Amino acid sequence: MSRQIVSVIGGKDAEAAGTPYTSVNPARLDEAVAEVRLADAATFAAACRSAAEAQREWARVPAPVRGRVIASIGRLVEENAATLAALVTREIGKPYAEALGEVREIIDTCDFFLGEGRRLYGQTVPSEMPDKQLFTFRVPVGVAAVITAGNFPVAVPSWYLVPALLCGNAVVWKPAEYAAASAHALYRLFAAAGLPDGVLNIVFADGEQTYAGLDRALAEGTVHKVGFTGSSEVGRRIGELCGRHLQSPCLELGGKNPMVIMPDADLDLAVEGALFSGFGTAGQRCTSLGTAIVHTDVHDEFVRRFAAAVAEAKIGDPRDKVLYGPLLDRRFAERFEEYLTWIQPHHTVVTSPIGRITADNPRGGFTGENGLYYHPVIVDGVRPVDRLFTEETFGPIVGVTTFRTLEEAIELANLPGYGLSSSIYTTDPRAAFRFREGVGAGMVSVNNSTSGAEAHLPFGGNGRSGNGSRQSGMWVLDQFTRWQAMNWDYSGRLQKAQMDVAEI
Ligand code: UN1
Repeated sequence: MSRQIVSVIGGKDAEAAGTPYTSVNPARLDEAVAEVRLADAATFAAACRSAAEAQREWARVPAPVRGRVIASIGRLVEENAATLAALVTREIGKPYAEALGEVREIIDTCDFFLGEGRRLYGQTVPSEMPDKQLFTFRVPVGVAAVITAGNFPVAVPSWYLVPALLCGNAVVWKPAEYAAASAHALYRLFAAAGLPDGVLNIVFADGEQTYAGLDRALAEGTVHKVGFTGSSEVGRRIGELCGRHLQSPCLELGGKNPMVIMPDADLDLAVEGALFSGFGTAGQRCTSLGTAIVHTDVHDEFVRRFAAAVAEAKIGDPRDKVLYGPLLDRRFAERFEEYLTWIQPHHTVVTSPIGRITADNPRGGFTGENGLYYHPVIVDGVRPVDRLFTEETFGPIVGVTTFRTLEEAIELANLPGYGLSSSIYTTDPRAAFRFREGVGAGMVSVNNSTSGAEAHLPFGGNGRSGNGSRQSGMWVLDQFTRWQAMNWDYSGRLQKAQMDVAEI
């Protein structure tokens, strides 16, 4: 049965007008999950105006009380974890165990931020003058416009929503259309936790209408922070738009995440890590493994074991225990087919067959069941000049290349210009630390996969992966609050900074 979904602005369902859009189950393309009405730019801008109004009251609610609302959100999400995860599995094809992990990430985020309601510390700062005290306060930014991708339809949005709300902001959230039902279900849990109407709004809209609506809201001064998770290409557009309005967004973009495998690495562990980060979530994480950079001494053995592990892995119905299910949506499947054309004659495709899994091109006994299923691909012999080496593919394909020295491995790891996640497998701590120092990524794993960040560590990237902003943990507070400085003079006379201490 499919749901009818509309935007919710100021606590009320928006008019059922708007462009119809159907979110479908990518594992069974004939099954509609939700019938959505997509709003236009004017509606997006109206939502921002309404949020700006609601924000004033919300900011006056004491932060510890806001923290209690965050605690209720965490509780409600926990109580509804199985249902929410099942919906995520049905709508985007994420294996159920992973979907449940994604829901867990929301709970972890709430756990962290409910306590922040009782901290949200400012500072007392000494003055250069007597009888004067300086202070700093964190103040909410105002309204955050949050635009999120559908590969993590509930966890990644919560990384923005939870801290933004805790800090006293209102939010207008524009989720990915193809994950509309999951987003709407999460919205309802947030709303049920006691958020006043209008503090959190959800607007379903396509990319162009969102962009135009955002432009208008930024001009009207009703959006004060943009959070965007998605492709580097769209991130650049959003960054330009925000820059025109003198704003600096929080951008969490793509990755071409390297995994360096040193000659002393535990190869079985490295293969397990490569399998999970290369093919888990069908390679559709921003932290997914892009290229395995393998020392020449262990290259053949690594590739042999990696190919064997991939051949054994189960791909199929995401409700079962599988490595991965279908791709997220038709759009992603089409793009993935294009990425397959990047395979060059000088490459060795280690796995076979490739392409969509169908009755004519099955994987063992699995025929794809009318879903967007694709064979996993390992491509050996990838060189820095290849598109496969430099561009994010967002699908189940991993490139392999070789190196001789650690310096060379670090150079290869940095070459694509992304800088989100990275990993090294080694038993030598010197190599691990040298890699950390040299790699340009915001996140470094040692003897672990490129995926699987925890909810209280800074998450974010550099270069083509983002503008250096960080999410998660206390670091994200700098995205959703601004520092206000205060000075209080109790001397009873006009003391002049710089001038009254000039006699030294
Ligand atoms: C993303 O794909 O946008 O570290 C985020 C990870 C997950 C989050 C991925 N916790 O892989």
